[in-house]
Amino acid sequence: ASPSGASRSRHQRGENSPTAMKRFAYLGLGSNLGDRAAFLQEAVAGLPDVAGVSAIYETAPVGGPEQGPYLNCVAQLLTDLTPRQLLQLCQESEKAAQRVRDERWGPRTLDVDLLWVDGEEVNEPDLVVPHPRMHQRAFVLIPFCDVAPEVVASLPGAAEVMAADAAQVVAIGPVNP
Ligand code: X6L
Ligand code: MG
Ligand code: MG
Repeated sequence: ASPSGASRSRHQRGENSPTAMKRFAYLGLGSNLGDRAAFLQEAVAGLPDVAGVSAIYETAPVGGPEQGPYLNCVAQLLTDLTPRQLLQLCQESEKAAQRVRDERWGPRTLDVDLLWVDGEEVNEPDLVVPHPRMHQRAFVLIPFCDVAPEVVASLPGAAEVMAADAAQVVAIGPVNP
């Protein structure tokens, strides 16, 4: 045991086991510029620890300027990366797709958002997990249901949002045909 309040060792925390810290994390991906499906496919192929991926959905644009329809999907990772490391992964993935940031909520080659990490809550200025608005967006929730229906069912109001906007979120095929 740990006498008199001594810290537990890395071994006692389970950090020497390659699997002990792994949990599921979910990323939401979107594209509405260029070869949209190729941006999603290449992004998913470049992610580590992928355990599952939703279908690709064509979705009506929500918010921002007038813009073309999106393709959206959700990737499931089984990972020991921290939320902060996962955010960096999202940003690197967008950079690899030559994302240019100009107009807020404008069209983009690739958007990758950290949606959820099992057992984790983060509230920092640049990183909030679970994603604070995902439960309002059918273009996130419907693909999310493909890979984690139990997580979606736990989000207040998600079923109503999905039912209201189902016609604007249409499955078009798998990420990897
Ligand atoms: C009022 C005000 C109502 C703002 C909605 C919703 C703003 C979503 C931004 C909003 C509002 C967003 C995607 C998208 C965007 C995407 C589809 C955003 C950020 N990203 N539409 N719009 N898929 N279908 O990935 O999510 S811009
Ligand atoms: Mg987004
Ligand atoms: Mg984003």
